[in-house]
Amino acid sequence: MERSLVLIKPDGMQRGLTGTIINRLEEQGLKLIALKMLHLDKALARKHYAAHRDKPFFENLVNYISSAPIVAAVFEGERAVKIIRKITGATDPAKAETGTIRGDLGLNTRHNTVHGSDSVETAEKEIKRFFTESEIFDYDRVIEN
Ligand code: IDP
Ligand code: MG
Repeated sequence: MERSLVLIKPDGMQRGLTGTIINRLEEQGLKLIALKMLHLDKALARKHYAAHRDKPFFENLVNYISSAPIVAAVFEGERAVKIIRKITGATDPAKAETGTIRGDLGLNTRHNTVHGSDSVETAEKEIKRFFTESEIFDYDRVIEN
């Protein structure tokens, strides 16, 4: 079973889209196993986006993601990483397909509403960065739908 880190970025939180985004992932059958609200500091923002540190948009990205509270979640499911990337859509909302979160709700390439881990390895690192063991819930769904 795979796990993936999802972030509802400041533009998503501030437009009241938290419930909608979580709902889209839940509707897909993904299991919510961790959830919290936090305000990223710049150091954690830099770590989260370290792969982009040489890109021209890096500083603006760090400032944006740490500008206001966000929601962090962990979802679990078969092939969760790929499925979440698919539901999230392309980085640029103008290129993301209709029906994806970014295609329907994203504003522009920076303010694209949501983050989803890009591989199983990245997901493991990202989840550890945002959640302690005790904040992640291992439970069975007793009511199947
Ligand atoms: P991803 O979120 O789809 O994996 P990445 O290329 O890993 O996209 O970029 C990380 C984040 O950096 C994006 O989600 C977006 O917020 C921001 N970003 C990516 N490319 C640009 C850009 O060209 N201009 C401004 N921000 C960007
Ligand atoms: Mg990425």
